[in-house]
Amino acid sequence: MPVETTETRSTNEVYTPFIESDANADDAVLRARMQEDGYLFFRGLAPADEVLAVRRDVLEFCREAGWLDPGSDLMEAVAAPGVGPFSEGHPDYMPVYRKVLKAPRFHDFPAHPALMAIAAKLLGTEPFVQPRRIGRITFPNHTVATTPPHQDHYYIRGSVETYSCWVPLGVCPMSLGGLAVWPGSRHKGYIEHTVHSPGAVGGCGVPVNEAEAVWHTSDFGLGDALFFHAYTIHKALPNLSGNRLRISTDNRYQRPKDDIDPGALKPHFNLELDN
Ligand SMILES: O=C(O)CCC(=O)C(=O)O
Repeated sequence: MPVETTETRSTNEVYTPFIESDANADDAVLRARMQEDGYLFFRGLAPADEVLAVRRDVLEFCREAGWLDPGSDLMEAVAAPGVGPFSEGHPDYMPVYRKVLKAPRFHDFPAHPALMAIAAKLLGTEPFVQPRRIGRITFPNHTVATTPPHQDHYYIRGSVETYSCWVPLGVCPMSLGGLAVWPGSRHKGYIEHTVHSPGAVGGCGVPVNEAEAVWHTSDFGLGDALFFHAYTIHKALPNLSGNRLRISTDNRYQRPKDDIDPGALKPHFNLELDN
């Protein structure tokens, strides 16, 4: 298990706001933009009340684990002073994460009709949402565990025409550590993941020349959703909120008959969810 420290990453990169897409646009328009930029960003795609219901479920598990400041409102996700930071793989993190993956509303969220409709437009058929649901609970100032630049194909394999969708479960200003994408980077093709990092997605990333890279990101509002292609280079921003947990979910959509890695059919981390 990686040793967890709280070193600070460079935050000197320049960020350009996402190009926003219209969920009601024609399939051809959305596909063309995805082909060109490798991502689509939608404001308010998922209903706010449903996002908040999932957020509440996740935060209740965090509260039970003693991760939240008992003097603050649950939905503010204020971290308890002196607790953590924990991240994926840590023995204190995984029992909480297991409860998240078992929560019905969390599990159902990626199959929401609003998200499925975008995936259907991109794929040209009824989408299959991969059973491996993923959630992230990111502690403040734990910058060593910030997700490094990577392409999802390294982790998900299967069909290259698989689309990821990242949704913060709550408002996520840049200071809380949203996701950033490098537009057009899908055209680089697949890049070997040779950079080792304890970042939240599993420890490997791609080398990035920051002088060449262009990053698009924005403050995420409630229900905002970011779809991107399996070759799109993306990364998280560090959670520099000071004291808030960042809660998010990311899920993958593909055609039912396309290749799938067997791992995508199992729970994340192969967690045992039966009992
Ligand atoms: O939320 C994160 O930090 C990582 C998410 C991610 O890399 C993804 O959705 O592919």
